Amino acid sequence: MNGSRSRGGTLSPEALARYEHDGFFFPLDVLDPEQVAAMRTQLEDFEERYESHPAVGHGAFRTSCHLFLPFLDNLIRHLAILGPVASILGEDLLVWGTSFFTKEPQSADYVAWHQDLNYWGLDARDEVTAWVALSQASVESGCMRFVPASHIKEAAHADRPARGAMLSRGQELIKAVDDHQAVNAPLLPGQMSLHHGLTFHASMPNRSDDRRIGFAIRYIKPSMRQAGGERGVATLVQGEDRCQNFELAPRPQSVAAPEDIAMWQRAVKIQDQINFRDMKNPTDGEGH
Ligand SMILES: O=C(O)CCC(=O)C(=O)O
Repeated sequence: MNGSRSRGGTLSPEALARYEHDGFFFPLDVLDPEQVAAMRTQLEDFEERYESHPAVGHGAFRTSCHLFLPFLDNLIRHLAILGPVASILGEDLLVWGTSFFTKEPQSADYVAWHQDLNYWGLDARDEVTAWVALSQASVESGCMRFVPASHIKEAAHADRPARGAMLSRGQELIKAVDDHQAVNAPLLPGQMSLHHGLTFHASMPNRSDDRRIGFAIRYIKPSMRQAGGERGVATLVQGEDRCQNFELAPRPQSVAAPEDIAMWQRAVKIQDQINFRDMKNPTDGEGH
């Protein structure tokens, strides 16, 4: 952490140079222990209360639930996240989507090596993911892993759905990644990593006795467009949207309010259409 941020919460020049060279940077502090414990409690209360809700129950909430959960709407606007992200993308910031990657204790769930931007139908590369740990992300619990300097160009992927594969299509880089190149990115609860949308990344199963909960926030420049003519839904979290390439979502007012759920359903439907656009047998995955 030392020296990674300069005053005002932006990334220091050294940290920015590291990010630009490697395609990722960690760790950065976002929430203190009390704040992250409070956030986890709110999340787990919601999970329990809404488990069998017809729209958001059974894990369906995991994609872009910042659109109907005010405590997550607050998190995507947290200055300790926006400062570093703005150092990379500039002052005007949209959130294109969010995803929970939750691995239950001792679960075999894993994320295969992949690049994000391959699947999201965006017309440029001005995207950064802030991956916020809401529990301990250690090597044992299956923290994120990155391949340095892999964000330079797009690589070919295949759909290989498998038991435990967490990505919606089971997408995976075709060319095997040399494990020796991988850098583990352990995070304490309340810390985040940043990664570029083309950085190769993956994660292993959770061999710990706690849940591994990661909340991935996808920030883009407003100049990005949804290729293929769709006008997706995004959230303006800082600065101005001079491009109007996306329908801007309002801030959610209360947990799972019907009008916010309607907006969320529209956003997720468009993202699913994009994610699964050229897939032969789409499943109802989570759109990661
Ligand atoms: O949480 C993980 O293990 C993977 C997350 C991921 O693939 C992403 O944030 O793009």
